[in-house]
Amino acid sequence: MQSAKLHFASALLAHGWQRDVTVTCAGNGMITAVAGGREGDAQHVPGIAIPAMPNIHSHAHQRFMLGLAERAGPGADSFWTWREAMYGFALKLSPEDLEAVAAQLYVEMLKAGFAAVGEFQYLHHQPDGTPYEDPPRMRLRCLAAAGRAGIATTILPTLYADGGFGGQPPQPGQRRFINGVDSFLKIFARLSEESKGHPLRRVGISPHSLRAVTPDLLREVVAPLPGETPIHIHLAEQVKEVEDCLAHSGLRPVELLLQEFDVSARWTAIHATHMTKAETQALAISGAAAGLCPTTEANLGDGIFPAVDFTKAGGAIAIGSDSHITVSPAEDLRMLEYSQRLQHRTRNALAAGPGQSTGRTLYEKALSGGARSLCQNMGAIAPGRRCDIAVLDAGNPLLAGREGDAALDTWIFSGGNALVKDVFVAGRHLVKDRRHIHEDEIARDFRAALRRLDT
Ligand code: NGQ
Ligand code: ZN
Repeated sequence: MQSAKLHFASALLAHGWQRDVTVTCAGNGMITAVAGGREGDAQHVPGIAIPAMPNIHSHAHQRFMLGLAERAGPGADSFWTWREAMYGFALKLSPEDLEAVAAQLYVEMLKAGFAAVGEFQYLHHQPDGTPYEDPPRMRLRCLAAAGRAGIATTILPTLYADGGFGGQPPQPGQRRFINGVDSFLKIFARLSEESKGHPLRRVGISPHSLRAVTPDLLREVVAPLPGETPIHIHLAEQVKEVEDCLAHSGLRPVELLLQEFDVSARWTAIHATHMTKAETQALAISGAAAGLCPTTEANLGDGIFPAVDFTKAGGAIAIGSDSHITVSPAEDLRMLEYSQRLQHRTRNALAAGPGQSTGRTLYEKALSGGARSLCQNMGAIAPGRRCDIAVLDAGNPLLAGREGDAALDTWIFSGGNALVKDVFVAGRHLVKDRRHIHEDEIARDFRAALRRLDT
C-alpha cells in the first residue's frame, strides 16, 4: 500500500472514459479522489488507465506443468486423463516448491493486468497424505508468495472429502487433498486469523465440487461461517460429471446445488459449462457468479458455456486462469466471446447492445462480477475502491490513433499481454514498463524449484 497521486491522459472511470485525470490514493491503498486535470505534484503515467482485473480461479500448483500435458497418450485423451497427469505433478510439490511456483505465477498475473487472485487450493497434506504439523502450511505458502509478488488474494481453502458422488472413497492420487469438517474449519480459522485487518487478503472456502463433497457435509461446513464468506465450487464442467450426478441423485449438478442450498451472490459456480436452458435461467437469477475460465476450458475440452443466454438473463460473470495454460484477462475474454461466435455463428455475441463495444461490455462485467466473487473492494477507478489500476501502452503501434473503447477492443481482441505496461495494486507500482519490481529473484527461485522437481 502506498499513497500516490497519479495522472493519466485517459482513464476508464465508473461512468465512462475520461481524458486528463488525476487519481489520488491514500496511504491505506484506497482511492480518495478522482478529478479532471493534472494536480501539480501528480506523477504522470503515460498510457491508458483501466481498472485491473480480478482473477477469480487459480490452482497455483498447476503452473509448473504447463506444456507438459499436450502430448497424445496411448488411448483417447480427455479431461480425466489430464487429471491423472496433474495428480502426478501435484504429488511432487513441497511447501517451498509451491511458494516458488505461486510467486512466479502471481508475477505473471500482475504483468497481464490482474490485481487479485482467488486461490482455490487443495494441496493440504504431505505427499504421502499425512497432515503437516501445521495443517494450513501449504495455503500459508501461497499467501507468502502473494505477499512477495504484491497481488491481492482471496484464499479459498478447498474442502475435499470424497472420490466421487455420494461419498465414494478418495483415490490414492487425491490423498493430499482430504479433510473432515473439524480439520477444515481449523484451517479456515487460522487463515482468517492471518488475514484479519490485512487490506489485500480475504478468506473464503472452496468445496471442490459435488463430486468431492456431499450436500450434507457442505451444509455442516457452511453453517458456522460468517454470512458474507465467499463460496466457490466447481460445477458441471464435464458431461460425465452431469451423467454421474444424474445417476446418483436424479438431478443435474446445477439443479442439485440450487435445490440443496440458498444460492446467492456469495456463491461462485466455477465453469457451470453444462446447463439446460432452465438451469441457465435459474443460476443467473440466483445471484451467483459464473466463474469462467475460457482458455483452460478450451484446453481441457470441457464444452461451451451458454454465455449469451446467461448474460441475457442477468447472470453475473467473472474470469479466472484456472490451470494457467494462458494467464491473460484479454485472452480469456477473447476466448469467451469467440466460443459464442463459433457456437452461434454470429459476431459481437456478448456486446451489451447495438453500437456497444464487446470488449468493454465483457471487461466491465468481469470487473464487477470478479470483485464481488472475491469480496475484494476493487474493479473501478473510483473513490472508496482500492487503487488497483492497469495501464495500456499507448505507445505501442497497435494502439496508434486509438482511444476509449477502440483501444480496449484492440487490447482484448488483438494485442493481449504485450500491451500491459504498468500495474498498481493498492497504489503500489508493481509492474513498471512491463517489468515486475521483483521478477528477477522470483524467477530465479522458480527455476531452482523446477530443477528440484526435475521436469
Ligand atoms: C482441479 N480443474 O481441481 O484442478 C480441476 C480438475 C477435478 C478443473 N476442473 C480436477 N479445471 O475437477 O476433479
Ligand atoms: Zn478449477
